[in-house]
Amino acid sequence: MADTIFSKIINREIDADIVYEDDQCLAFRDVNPQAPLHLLLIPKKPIEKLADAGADDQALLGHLMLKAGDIARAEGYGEAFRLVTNNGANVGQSVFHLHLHILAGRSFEWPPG
Ligand code: DGP
Repeated sequence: MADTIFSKIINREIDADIVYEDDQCLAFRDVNPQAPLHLLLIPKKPIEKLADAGADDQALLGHLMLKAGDIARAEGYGEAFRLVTNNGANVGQSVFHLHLHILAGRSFEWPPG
């Protein structure tokens, strides 16, 4: 997988406002926030998108989901937040390193646009 801006954030080659890190994942504030809380939660393992994750990644994906809840709670939005992952350019993916958007702090429409 080619290097992305997110691998540069993991490697501290570019700055980001990091709110959580462990050995498997990193969460930081989106540079272009779409809600009062807009974080990106990424695995340190370079996986381009969700569809590229395999059976070996089952525990990692579970870890990301549980951490998303923990991080939303720590940010004060544990009861109402939205998780989004854009899988592919046609649905809006622009950075090809798997990431969960954690969004909260306003109302959201359904279905999403
Ligand atoms: P997506 O379109 O789903 O691939 O989301 C990519 C997100 O990444 C988008 O909301 C903007 C954010 N982003 C892009 N470049 C940077 C960066 O250099 N720093 C941070 N913090 N966020 C970035």
